[in-house]
Amino acid sequence: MSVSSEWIRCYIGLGSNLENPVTQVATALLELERLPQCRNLEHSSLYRSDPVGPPGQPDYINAVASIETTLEPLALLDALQSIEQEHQRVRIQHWGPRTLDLDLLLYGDQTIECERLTVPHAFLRERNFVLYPLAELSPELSLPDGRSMDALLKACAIDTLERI
Ligand code: ROI
Repeated sequence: MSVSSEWIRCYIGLGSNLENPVTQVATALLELERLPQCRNLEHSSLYRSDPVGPPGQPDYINAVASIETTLEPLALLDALQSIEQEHQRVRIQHWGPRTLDLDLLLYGDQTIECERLTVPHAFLRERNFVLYPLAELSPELSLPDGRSMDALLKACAIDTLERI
C-alpha cells in the first residue's frame, strides 16, 4: 500500500439494510479501527433511515466514522472495499439493498476526481443519512468549497431519518 508521512482526517459513510444491519455497521466500525496506517477512529450515533432507491427494500442503518490515516486515497478505498467484501456484500440491483456500503466522503480538504473515486462524495450534500451523522460527529467541519455543516443541514430535511 502507498503511504505518505502526513496524517489526514477522513470521513467514511456506513450503510446497511441486510443481514442484521446494526451488527454489520458495528462490526465495520471495529474493522475500520484496525486498518493499517489508521488511528483515532471516532463515529456518530447510528441512524435508521428510509431507503433511497427502489421501494420495497428494508430500512437502512447509517452512521459516519472519521479516522486519521497516512494511506493515500486509493489505498484507503482499496481497504474499504476489502472490508465490504469481508461482509460478503450483496448488491444485486442498482440502488438496491446491500449488506454493507462504505463510502469515502471526505479526505482532508482534498477534492478528488478520478475513475474510481469522487471526493467529496457525489451525494454528500443531499442525503440526510450522510449529512446529519457527519454534522453530529464534526459540527465545525466545512467542505473543500467552504460550505459549513449548518448551511448544508438547512438545505436538507431530517424527515426520513431517526437517531437510534
Ligand atoms: N438509502 C439509505 N437510506 N441509506 C443508505 O445508506 C443507502 N445507500 C444506498 C442507496 C441504495 C442509494 N440507498 C440508501 O446506496
